[in-house]
Amino acid sequence: MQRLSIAALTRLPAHIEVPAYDREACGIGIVHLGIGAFHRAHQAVYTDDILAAHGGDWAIAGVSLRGRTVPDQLNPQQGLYSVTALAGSARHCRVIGAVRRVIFAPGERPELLALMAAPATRIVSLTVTEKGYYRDPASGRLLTGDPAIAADLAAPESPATAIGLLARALDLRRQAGLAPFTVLSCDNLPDNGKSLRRLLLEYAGLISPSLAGWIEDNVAFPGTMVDRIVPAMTDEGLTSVADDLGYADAGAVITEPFSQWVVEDNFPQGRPAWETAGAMLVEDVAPYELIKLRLLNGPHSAMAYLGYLGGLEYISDCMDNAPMRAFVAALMQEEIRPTLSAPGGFDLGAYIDDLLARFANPSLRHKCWQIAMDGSQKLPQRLLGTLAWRLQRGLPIGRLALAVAGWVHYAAGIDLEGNPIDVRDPMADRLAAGLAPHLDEPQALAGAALGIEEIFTPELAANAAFAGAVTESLAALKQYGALGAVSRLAPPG
Ligand code: CS2
Repeated sequence: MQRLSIAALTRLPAHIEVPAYDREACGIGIVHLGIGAFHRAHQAVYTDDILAAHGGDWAIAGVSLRGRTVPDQLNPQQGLYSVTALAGSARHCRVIGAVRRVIFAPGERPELLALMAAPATRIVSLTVTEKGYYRDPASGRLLTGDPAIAADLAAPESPATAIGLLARALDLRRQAGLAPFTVLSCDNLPDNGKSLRRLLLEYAGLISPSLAGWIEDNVAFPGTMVDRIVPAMTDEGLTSVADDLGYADAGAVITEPFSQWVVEDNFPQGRPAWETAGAMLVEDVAPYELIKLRLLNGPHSAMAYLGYLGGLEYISDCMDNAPMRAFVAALMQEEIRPTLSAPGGFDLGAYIDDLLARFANPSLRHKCWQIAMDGSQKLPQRLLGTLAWRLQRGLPIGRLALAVAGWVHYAAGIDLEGNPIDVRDPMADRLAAGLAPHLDEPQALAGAALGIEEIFTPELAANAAFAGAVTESLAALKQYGALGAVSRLAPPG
């Protein structure tokens, strides 16, 4: 089967939407670090809408920081790929033209830095996942001892990490007397703009205090809340898209119809008019981000660990399991919602109902195992902030503690039947070594887990009510199984 390409655009079936604008007329204005499925189904779609509606020099050069997979998927297709939104039997497919090319950073570093330093580049955005920031999850500080950051610090002119690339490219602009680009984090980090600013300043301070000062004074780091569920692509998904297009699309993504983007409006060098494509440009993104991290990603992680341990493969399976659904709904309504204050016009009750419906989407096939990845980087902003809020007020934390216990057991690398788990986490080895020896003693296991200072703040680690609740939850997991423990905390339906 032929690959999707510019030549194919006029031959696609009529129900497929195609970029109906002059791609060549739109110059590159955005360099995007980490061009995975999420960026392709989210920010690139908003930008494609803008290019179609208004044109402008806002095309995207995507960057793959480590692997050749995405360059090999997209470059032979001139950057074109399709986004298919699925809900039940409804299917909508659209080809996106916003991405012009994909750069393989390890093999094309000088070209990449030149592009980032080019006057036309006004935004450098990122979706590098939590671990791509080399941030200590508990303290928010840069992991200067991590080998990847240490290597960039030792040779800052040839960086490999996102932080190193940003610092080097900004330095090149400074030396050339150019204005900086705006740095736009689109990851699920707490306060993502501010977090990235802090990390970059820490890094720059170690290589050049004057660069750090220049960044501090000149570079904008708007915060964002990004939301669209985009499961990892499967062979089955690729086949279904090829059937639909009549062409093979190696870069295809499958997602849900829902998409939300809230962006802090702070772009001194200009930006695409994303608000005309449905994004919300606001003064303060923090409340939206907190709501999303706590109400969507928190329950996502809870389902990932408890669902996996309970033998449920997909998030939609969790929603089909009555006790699990009731548990998750109560977790959201009773334990998470009271910790949030919604901006004017934002209806938290409706938001929760919509989330439950999105989780239930049977076409998405979003694996618990996929969401379970990198838990050490995700737990604080998803669950621990909520827990700390409730503990300070002496409020019940039973369901949150069970979710944390699910993570502890999962992170030990052995499931409730004694089978090994394929744990993907930058701390996987340490977690297994520290936790697995205590799997038969809930109290020691809870103690070993809460003692991991990269994840648990000293206050949380020292909280007896928290330690007690996690211990009890670990015992319940062993005694009743994951779904049994969940049922005990699910309100009767
Ligand atoms: C998920 C997120 O994989 C995960 O950890 O919780 O990727 C989630 O699907 C997105 O944040 C939804 O916007």
